[in-house]
Amino acid sequence: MKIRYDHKTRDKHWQNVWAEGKLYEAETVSNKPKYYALIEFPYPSGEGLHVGHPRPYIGLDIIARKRRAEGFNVLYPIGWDAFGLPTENFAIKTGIHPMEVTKKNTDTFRKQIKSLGISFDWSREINTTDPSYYKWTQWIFLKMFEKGLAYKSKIAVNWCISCKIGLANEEVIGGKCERCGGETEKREKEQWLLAITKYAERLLSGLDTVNYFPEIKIQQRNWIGKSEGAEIQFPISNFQFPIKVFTTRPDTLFGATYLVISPEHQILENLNPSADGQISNFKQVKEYVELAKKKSEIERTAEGREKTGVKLEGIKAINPGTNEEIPIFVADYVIAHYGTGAIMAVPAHDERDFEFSKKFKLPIIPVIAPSEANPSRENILKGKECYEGEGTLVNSGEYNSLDSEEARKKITEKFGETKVTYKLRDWVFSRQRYWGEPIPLVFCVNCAKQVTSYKLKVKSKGEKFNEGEILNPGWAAVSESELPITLPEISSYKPTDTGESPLSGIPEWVETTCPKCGGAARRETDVMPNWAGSSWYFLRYTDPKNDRELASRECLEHWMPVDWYNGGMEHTTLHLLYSRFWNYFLYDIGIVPVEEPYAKRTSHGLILAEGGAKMSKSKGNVINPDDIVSKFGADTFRLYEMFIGPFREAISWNSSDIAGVERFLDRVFDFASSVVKEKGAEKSDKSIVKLLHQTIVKVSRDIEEMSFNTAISQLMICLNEIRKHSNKEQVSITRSDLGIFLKLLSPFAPHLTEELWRLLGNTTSIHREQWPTADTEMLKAENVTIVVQINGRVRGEIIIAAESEEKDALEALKKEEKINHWLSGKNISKIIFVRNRLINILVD
Ligand code: ANZ
Ligand code: ZN
Repeated sequence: MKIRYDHKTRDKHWQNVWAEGKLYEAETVSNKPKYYALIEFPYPSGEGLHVGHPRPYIGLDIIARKRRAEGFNVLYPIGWDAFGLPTENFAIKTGIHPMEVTKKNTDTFRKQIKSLGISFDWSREINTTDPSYYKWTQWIFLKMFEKGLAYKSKIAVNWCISCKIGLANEEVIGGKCERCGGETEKREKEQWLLAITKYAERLLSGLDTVNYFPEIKIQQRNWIGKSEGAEIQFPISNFQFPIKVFTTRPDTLFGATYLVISPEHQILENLNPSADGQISNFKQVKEYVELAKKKSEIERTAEGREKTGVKLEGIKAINPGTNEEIPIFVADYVIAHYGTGAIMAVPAHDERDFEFSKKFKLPIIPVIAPSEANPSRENILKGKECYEGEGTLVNSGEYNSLDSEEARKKITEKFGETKVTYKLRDWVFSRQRYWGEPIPLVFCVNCAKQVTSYKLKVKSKGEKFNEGEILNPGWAAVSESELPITLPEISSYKPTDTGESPLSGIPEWVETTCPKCGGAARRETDVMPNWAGSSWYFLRYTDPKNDRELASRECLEHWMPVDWYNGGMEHTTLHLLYSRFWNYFLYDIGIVPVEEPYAKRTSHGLILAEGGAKMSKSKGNVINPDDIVSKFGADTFRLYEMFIGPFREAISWNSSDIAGVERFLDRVFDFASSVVKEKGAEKSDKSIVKLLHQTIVKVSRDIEEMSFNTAISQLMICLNEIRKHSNKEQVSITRSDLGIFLKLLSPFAPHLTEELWRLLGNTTSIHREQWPTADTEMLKAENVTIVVQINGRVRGEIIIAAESEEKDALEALKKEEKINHWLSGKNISKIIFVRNRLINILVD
C-alpha cells in the first residue's frame, strides 16, 4: 500500500508550527550577513488571488529559503498596495467605505497567500492605506515640495472619460485608459507634478551600477530617452523671432528643405492674424490645429501613418547653412513637448520627412553620401531613396567631404549649440479622486500675494519661504506635526462632473487655517496617484512600526539595498522608475544610505489561461488557486507553478499537467517513508552518491538562475535513479543522504519535506538546516562528450570535465586541430553553449 502525505491536515499544521516558531521572521539584530528579497506587493482586488500572483512569490520564496539555509538573515516581506481605482469604483457602486472594502479584500488575500506556505515575514505586513503608513508618504511629498520638486501647473492631461480622472502618459496605452480600457482625451487641468526630469541623468547613469535583466535596463533607458544633439535657429523672413529646432543630425543642415512646427507651437499665437496677419491661410491652419489636438501622441507619431500637415502661407524661414528661403509647415507628427517642438526637415535622411516631402512635393537634397559599398548609393545620391546612416558630406558647401560625425561638431559650432534632451516627462502627481493619500498642502490667498511680492524683491536671508512656496505662490506645507492628513468620511465617492475630487464637497475638511499666517486657507483636494505608496514601501519594511521616522537609519543601513527584487515587466517604466527616483531623493536629503534601492531586478512571465488567452473574469477562464490547493495541496501547487515552464516566459496554465508533479511528490513521500521504515541503507550506492552531488550542484545553480523548472527535473531524475537502485529487500540510500535530497527539495515543497524530515527522527525544522554543499571530489572524475558545431553544423566532438563552463570548452577546442581549421581566419560572432552537451560557434 502506498503511503500518501495528507495535505488537508498537515499543510496547515506545519504552517502553524512555523508561525509559532517565528521561522521566517527577519532578525532585527543579527551577526549573520543580511539578505533582502522582495516581490511587488499586491493590490488586494475584490477578485481575490489569481494563479498569476503566486508565481513570483514562490520563485523568490525559493531564493529566500535557500539564503536562510546558506546562513543569511533574510528579510522577505509582504504588504498591500491598497489605494486604487477598483476599490473606489466598488465603493461608488455599493456605498461601502473603501476602507472596509480594503479590509475584506486584504483578509481574503492574506488567507490565500498563507495557504501556500510562502516564507513571508508576516510580522512586518504593511498597508499603504493605513494612516500610520501614508503619514510618511505625505511626509516625503512635503520634503519634495519644500525642495521645489513639486509644482502646480496647468497642463494638457490625458483624461479618461469614464474614470473621470487625469492619467499620466504611462497610464495611457494605445490612446486608451490603462485601467478601464476606455477612451481618453486631452484636457487642460491644474495638476501637481513631480520633477522627475531633474533626476533623468542620474536615473540613467545609475543603471550602470545595478544588476537588472538587460531588457529592463533597455526599457528604462528608452523611457528616459536621452538624446544628444543641437539646437539651431532658423530666422524667419518678415518676422522678428526665429524658430529654434532640435536635431540629432546637425550634419544634415544643408539638406533641410523645410521646417515643421507642432500644432501647439507658440509661434502660431504670435503670428495670429489679429496681430500681424502674416499667415494668409490662418483659418485653415487653425482647423488643422484643432483636429490635431484631439489625437493622442501615439496616434500622431505612429510609424507608417499617412502624414498630414498644412503649409503656413505668407511666411518663410531661412536655412542658415544655405541662406535659402524654405517653407514652414505645421504637422502633427511633430510633438510639442519634445526638443523645441519644431524640426528642420531633411527628407533625404529622415524617413518621416521623406514620406512627408513626397506627399507635398518638396525638394529632397541628399547631403550624406554612404560608402561606395552601399548598393543603394546611386539612388540615395539622386534623392530617390532615404538614407539615415552615416557617411561623407556632399552638397554642403565648405563642409563637403567631411565625415558626418566630424561635420556634426563643426556645423553645431558654427550654427547652433549642443543640447541634450530627454523623452522623460515630469510625473503628473494629482488625481481628482477620493481613495488616495491627501496631498498635505494648503492654499492661502494672503500668502500668495506675499510670495509674489517677495519674489519681486531680492531673496532675503531669513528664508521666509521655501523653494516649493516660491515656486507655487500661496501653497504652503501643513506642519509635520499635523501628519497624517487623513481622509474624511464622506457620503458619496463619486468624482464630480467638473472633474474635481469628491473631497472638494466637504467644507469642514477643506476649510482650514494657513500654517504660515494663520489666515483662512483651503486644503488641496486632489489626492496622490496609486504609484505614491509603492514608491517607498521597500524602505518601510525595514522598520514597519516606527512612528517617529519612515524607518530608522540603523534599520535602513542594515537592510538596504534590496538584494533581489522581482516584478512584472509592465512595471519597468512606471513603478521601477518612480521608486528609484524617490529613493534618490531620500538619499539626497540624508534619509536612506544608498542611491540605488535595488541591487538586482528580474522579472517573471505571466500565467495565461489554457489556450494562451489572458485570464480574466469576463472570459470566465480564471483559475482560482484555492481550488488547486484544496485538491492537491500547497506543495503540488507550488511545484506546478515552478515546473510549468521557464520562469521568465509567459506560459499557459494546463490543469492536466498538475497530475505529473503530484505523482512526483507522491513518489517522494512513498519512497522516503519506506526508507524511514527500513531505517535506510548502511551505505548509499556509489552511483547514487555521485548523482546526489551532481544534483546539489545543478539545483543550487538553477535556483540562482531562476531556472526552477530544470531544478525540478533534476530532482525528478535523481529520485528515479534512487528508486531504481532500490528493491524490496534493500533501499539504495542512507537516511542522511535522503536528508540531502529532502533539503534540496524543501524550498519547492516546504510542507511535505518538513513532514518527512521529522519522520526521519529530526526534532527541529528542515527549514533551519544548512544548504547542502557538493563534494567536489565526487564530481571531478567524470568527463562528458560535447558536440561541436560551427554555424549549426556538427564539426566534431571534444571530451571535457562534466559541468565545465563555456571558457573551459573553448580552451579545450584550441587543442583540436580539425575543428580549428574551420575557425581559422574567421570572426566569431556568437557562441551558444549548452552545458554538458554542445557548443555552437557562429562565425561571419
Ligand atoms: C533633422 C534630422 C535629420 C533629424 C535627419 C533626424 C534625421 P530622437 O533621436 O528621438 O531624439 N525631432 C526633434 N524634435 C521633434 C519633435 N518635437 N517631434 C517629432 N520629431 C522631432 O530624435 C531626434 C530627431 O527627431 C531630430 O533630429 C528631429 O529630426 C526629430 F537626417 O532633425 B532630426
Ligand atoms: Zn497664509
